[in-house]
Amino acid sequence: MDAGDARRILDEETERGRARIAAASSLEELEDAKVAVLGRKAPIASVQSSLGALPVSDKPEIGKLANQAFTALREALDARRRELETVAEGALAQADAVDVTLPGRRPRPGSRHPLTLVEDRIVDVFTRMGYRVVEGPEIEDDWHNFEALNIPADHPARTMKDSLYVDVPGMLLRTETSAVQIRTMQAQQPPIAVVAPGRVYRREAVDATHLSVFHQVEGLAVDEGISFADLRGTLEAFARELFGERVRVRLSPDYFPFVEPGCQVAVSCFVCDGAGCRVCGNGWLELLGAGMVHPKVLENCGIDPERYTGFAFGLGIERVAMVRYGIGDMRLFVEGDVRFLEQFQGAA
Ligand code: 2NL
Repeated sequence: MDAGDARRILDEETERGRARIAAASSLEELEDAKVAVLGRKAPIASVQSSLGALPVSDKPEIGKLANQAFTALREALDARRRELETVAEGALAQADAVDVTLPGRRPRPGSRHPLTLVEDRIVDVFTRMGYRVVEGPEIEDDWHNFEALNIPADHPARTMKDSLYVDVPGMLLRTETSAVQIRTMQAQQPPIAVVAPGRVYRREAVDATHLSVFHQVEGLAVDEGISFADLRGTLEAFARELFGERVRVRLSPDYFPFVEPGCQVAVSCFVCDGAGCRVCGNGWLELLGAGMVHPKVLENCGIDPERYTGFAFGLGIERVAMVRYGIGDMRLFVEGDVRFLEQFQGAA
């Protein structure tokens, strides 16, 4: 190679290289072009390696031309890379673009569960009468769940048939929320006025009227001079708040080990006003159990039954919700079917 060859190669290869770089349409193609144009096997590189063999008088000129060719091509590469990077960023931005003119996705509003609606309503009536809300553990010990409530060891409620036991001796899933009131009486002397809402557990075969997990509100009032008349008046006030001014309350004798006397509480049907209909059958809705707290129960909790008396009541939230909303199958409360639940949007 003489100086003329070198000038020609540098000229031609600079032009070819520029064309190749300009033709690259992606960053990957540009990387290939860089190897072809400036790599060790590129024709321009052969000029540089032949430089040593040229006459001394030609070396400075050819060396300078070779450097200019390299610089020109490097600049062309950098310029094209910046162009292609801008294009790539633009494409990414386009893929990520949000069309702010599209209509939004409307969120489906949730609603409170019918059992929550009923529980809140019941609790609200009692808190307005001065009752305090108390809560307690769902895993209870034998004493708080049974013994303190005057439920003897041979009572059917104590056997495996009705209760769900956990793998710790003497512990079970609470069968009613009474244990919370027992704990309240142990913790403080009268006057006491509390409601205990919560989840309770029974060993049941699940069907339209039985669940093994359900909900209760129990209430308890203990003070000097509390009478059965106070129980009746309280339950009448409660029934009127829940079902309207016209509702009547009927008490009939019943037995619970933790009260004496005990009674079953029915309210006149809010649909037919007591005449008898599809909701109630005979005009009455049996909603609660109640009674005067058994002296032994007071004594078990460290309250003097000679000085104090009290009344207590318990009701099933599922039962009240079924009556109130005309629900025929308890399983609907736990199945989570949106078609059922969305019917309570805006309900009270
Ligand atoms: C029912 C019956 C009732 C009570 C619950 C109670 C609680 C204490 C002391 C005395 Cl700490 N009694 N609770 C009393 C009578 C009936 O519930 O059929 N509930 C659905």
